[in-house]
Amino acid sequence: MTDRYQPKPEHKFTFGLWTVGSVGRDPFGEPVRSRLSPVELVYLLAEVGAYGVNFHDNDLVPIDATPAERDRIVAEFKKALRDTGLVVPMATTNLFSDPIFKDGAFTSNDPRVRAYALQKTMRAIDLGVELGAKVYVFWGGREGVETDAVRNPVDALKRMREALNFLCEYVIDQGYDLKFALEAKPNEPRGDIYLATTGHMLAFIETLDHPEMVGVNPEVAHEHMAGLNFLHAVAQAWEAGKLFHIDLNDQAFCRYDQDLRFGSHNIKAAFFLVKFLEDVGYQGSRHFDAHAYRTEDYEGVKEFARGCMRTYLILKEKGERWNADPEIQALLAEINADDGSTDPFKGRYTPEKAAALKMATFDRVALGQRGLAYERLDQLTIEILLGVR
Ligand code: GCO
Ligand code: MN
Ligand code: MN
Repeated sequence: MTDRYQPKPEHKFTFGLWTVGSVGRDPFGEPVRSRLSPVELVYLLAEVGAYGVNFHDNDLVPIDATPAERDRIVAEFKKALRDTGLVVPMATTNLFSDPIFKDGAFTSNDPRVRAYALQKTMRAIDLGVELGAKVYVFWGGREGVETDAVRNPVDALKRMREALNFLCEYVIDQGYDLKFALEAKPNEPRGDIYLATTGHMLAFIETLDHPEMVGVNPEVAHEHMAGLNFLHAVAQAWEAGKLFHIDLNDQAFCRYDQDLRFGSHNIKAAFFLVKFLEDVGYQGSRHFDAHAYRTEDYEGVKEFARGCMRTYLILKEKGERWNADPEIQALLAEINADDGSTDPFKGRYTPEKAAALKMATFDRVALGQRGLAYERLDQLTIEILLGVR
């Protein structure tokens, strides 16, 4: 029997080494799983049916590795990729774990820390490109504060801009085929992180020297931590031509950073997200940036990874069902009906249109009294999700 929800390369499901490789440490407890090597994690991801694997520089090469160690590790990793067929669509830099980054990397007050962060990122870009990455993610986990006494936030923005401009030029100079994707998060690990949401990032990108090279990597959990509608952030990024990557997971609103299995918490939000990505024809990776529960062993980690992909594919099928549902389509047609009476006022402004519109009459009371049947539409959505339609 063929499984309709079997992941295939065309679905572009990817995981970070740090996701399935999480040993389950949290602020209150020690690791619960033994560490697997990057090569072992590649085989684990291949076993569950992933298409690709992404990494931070130090997920693969330890921060204090010698050049010879680096070359050996990279060679072993490349062999595992060849053996399994997995690809590396995205790479990133760890600018948050080492104590040197305790007060930020690109936004640190110490110019030596800022210079080291640039050096580390250039080397990590070289590593990512060597392994095939086409997207490079910037998540500034430590780029923030516990107290605004330490830095003017305007200086933080200027430093961030300077760093990204420098690195864009570096990529151009090397002739790399690489785009940047900025990932916002409102807090954790810092009390407040600069450029807190995808919307902040989209505005900031337009101030860079090479805005065409830079897009966003929105993450479900990060917008939910801020109490925001993730789909709306994704839609704005898409409409701006900036949806270069996406981090899928799940998260209860306004809680600590949970990184739950995709679709495990807010199933309706996950449904409209998947439907959106599929309907618009998003071509990038579907990257799961999540962790298995701390209760799990590696069988549970595989279950977690399979679950992320399976739920995505189930929701994709539900979206197709929603699009094909005659009652839903009839309701949508009614909602969007247009009797043509406002045609003379549509489109770009002209003085004539404005004058005509100012003179037009509307039956305000009748328009206000009209029932919109959104209750029915939403109930039909729920019935599709609950499997009775
Ligand atoms: C987090 C972030 C990270 C980034 C990763 C890639 O909340 O810790 O989501 O997992 O996505 O560092 O840049
Ligand atoms: Mn996250
Ligand atoms: Mn992320």
